[in-house]
Amino acid sequence: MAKQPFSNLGTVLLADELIDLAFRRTSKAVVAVPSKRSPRAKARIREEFRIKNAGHTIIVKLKTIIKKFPRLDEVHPFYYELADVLVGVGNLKKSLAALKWAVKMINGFVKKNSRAVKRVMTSIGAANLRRKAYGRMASVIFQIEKDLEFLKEAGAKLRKLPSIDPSIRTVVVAGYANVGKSTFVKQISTAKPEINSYPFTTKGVVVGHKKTELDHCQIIDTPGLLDRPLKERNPIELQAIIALKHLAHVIIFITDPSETCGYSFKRQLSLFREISKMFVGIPLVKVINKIDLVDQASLRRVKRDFTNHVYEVVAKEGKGVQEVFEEALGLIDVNYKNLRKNRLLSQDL
Ligand SMILES: Nc1nc2c(ncn2[C@@H]2O[C@H](COP(=O)(O)OP(=O)(O)O)[C@@H](O)[C@H]2O)c(=O)[nH]1
Ligand SMILES: [Mg+2]
Repeated sequence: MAKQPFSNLGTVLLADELIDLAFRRTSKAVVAVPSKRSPRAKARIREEFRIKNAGHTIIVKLKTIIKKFPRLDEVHPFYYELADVLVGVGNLKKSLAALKWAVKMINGFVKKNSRAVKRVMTSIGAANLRRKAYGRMASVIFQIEKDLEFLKEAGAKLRKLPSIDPSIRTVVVAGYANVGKSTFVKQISTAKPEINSYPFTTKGVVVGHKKTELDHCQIIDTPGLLDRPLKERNPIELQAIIALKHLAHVIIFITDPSETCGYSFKRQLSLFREISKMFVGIPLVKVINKIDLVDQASLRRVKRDFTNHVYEVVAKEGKGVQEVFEEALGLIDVNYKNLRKNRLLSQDL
């Protein structure tokens, strides 16, 4: 399965840890100094080594943090939006830029001071210069203290984003709790659906997989997200929900006319209307599930209320499930298929 773009983020050392590591490691390092040289020459060699070693230790650590972050402008909109909800993309950019600045500054100190130390006249002078260089480096690190703290916390949150491949055909399943979404996803999926964490819901999104003639397809169940009125959500939750529009190529909306789910059919319809407004442009497939539990008259009534074309399903028994899925695949934008075909073709070249 494709990894999410933030799964490789490394550990971020805080300012104190970074300074401690650089200076402590350097003070422990054994410097090869030719025995025949004068004390002053030995001091120059030793202090030059220390300046370079401490500086490079810091630079390597900072560069690793920067490198493990994906280029934010290349991150898929789904993940970009989630990262924005979770930590703020602007903050990320600002802190990464601060780290780059620190790398540049420390690089400058290393170059300047390791040159200068070659010209000092005394052993004490060499040691003093090295101390001064350490001070400058530490000061730079303290200036990015807040950025390191932020990146550490942000990394912990971003690493937990779900691993969903946004590049393959994606069917999102919506509807109130207990209408039969999980049952439906299980019926469709070839393998056991995977559970992924998702910001702002403790339930996790469920990703089912299905091989089709064209390519692989994923079916996503989003408990806690698309299962209650949007007006009950705070702005942050809403953004976490809206991010799904970058993922969904089609939405299957499941209803339960038996109302054994605990919600009236009227409320279910009202959620349907909200979702079709929020995900405007994304095709919707309407499903009436649990028809084994309702009589013909009630079924006729709910079909009339739901208007247009609806699918009648008994998800528990797998009845009508395949038809719904085929309809969903058929509705996925023709553009998407073309895009995919072109990509496959260009891979062949
Ligand atoms: N009678 C009947 N029960 C169903 C059907 N589909 C699902 N259920 C039951 O409805 C309950 C909720 O189903 P679930 O898939 O967990 O709903 P979700 O909360 O939307 O994921 C479970 O007890 C299912 O067995 C169906 O077609 N007929
Ligand atoms: Mg469920």
